[in-house]
Amino acid sequence: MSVLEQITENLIKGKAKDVKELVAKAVAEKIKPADILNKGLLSGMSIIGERFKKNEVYVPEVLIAARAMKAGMEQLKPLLAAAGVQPKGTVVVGTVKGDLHDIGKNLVCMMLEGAGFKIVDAGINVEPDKMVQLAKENNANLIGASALLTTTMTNMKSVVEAVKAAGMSGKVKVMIGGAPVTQAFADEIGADGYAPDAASAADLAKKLSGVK
Ligand code: B1M
Repeated sequence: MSVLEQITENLIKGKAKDVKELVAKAVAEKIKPADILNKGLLSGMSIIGERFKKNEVYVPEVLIAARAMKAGMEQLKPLLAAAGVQPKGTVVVGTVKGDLHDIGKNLVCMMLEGAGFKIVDAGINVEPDKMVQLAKENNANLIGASALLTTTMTNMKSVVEAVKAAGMSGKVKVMIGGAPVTQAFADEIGADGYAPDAASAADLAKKLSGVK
C-alpha cells in the first residue's frame, strides 16, 4: 500500500498520530504537497462524507476523522502555502442571529475544510451584517448559514438580504442548512443552495464554487 493510501486509510479510522507521521513520511519521500492533500487527506474525508450520508458512520466517527485530518493539515499547511496551492474557495460559516447551536455548524466547517475550502468560522448568534463583513474581509465566495430553531431560521432571509444590500449578490453565494431548514425554504428566501447534512454541504459548496 502506498503512503498516500495509508494516509487515507488511517484518516478514515481517525488515527491522528499515524496520519501525522505518514504525512511527514510522504513529505520526506518528496511527494508533492498537493498530492498528499488531494490523494491522501481529502480522499479520506470524502469517503467518510459518503459513509456519513448513507448513515454507515455517525457524528463521532466524522469528528474523529476530522481531528486526524487536522493533524495531517498542520504538517502540510506551510508546505501548501509555499507551493502556492490555493484553496477551492473561502466560506464564512456561522449560526444565525439568536441561535446558539453549533454542533452541526462545526461539522459543516470540518467537511468543508476536508473538501479543500478555507473556512472562516463566524461562530454562533451571528448578525447578518457580520457575515457579510467577514465575507468582504476574507474575499469569500460563499456564506454558509446554519439554524436549528424554527424561530431563528427566518434570520437566514436577513443574511440573503444583507448580501444583496452590500451589492455582493452573485459574487458571494449563500448556502443554508440545519434541522428545520428545507429546500423549499431556501427557494422561498432566495438562498443559492440548501444542504441536508454536512457531507452534502461540501458537495454543494463545490457546485456553487464551480470546482470539483
Ligand atoms: Co436545542 N433545540 N435548544 N439545544 N437542541 C433543538 C434544536 C430542538 C429540536 C429540541 C427539541 O425540542 N426537540 C429544539 C428546537 C425546536 C424548534 O425550533 N423546532 C431546541 C430548542 C427549543 C432549544 C432551546 C430554545 C431550549 C430552551 O432553552 N428552551 C434552546 C435555544 C438556545 C438558542 O439557540 N438560542 C436550546 C439550547 C440547546 C443547548 C444549548 C442545550 C444545546 C446546543 C449545544 C451546542 O450546539 N453547542 C442544544 C441541543 C444539543 C439540541 C439538540 C438536542 C441537538 C442538536 C444537535 O447538535 N444535533 C436538538 C434536538 C435534536 O436535533 N435532536 C435541539 C446534532 C447535529 C450534528 O445536527 O445541528 O441538525 P444538526 O446539523 C446537521 C444538519 O442539520 C446539517 O448538517 C449537520 C450534520 O449533518 N446542517 C447544515 C446544520 N447546519 C448546516 C448548514 C449548512 C448545511 C447543512 O450549510 C451552511
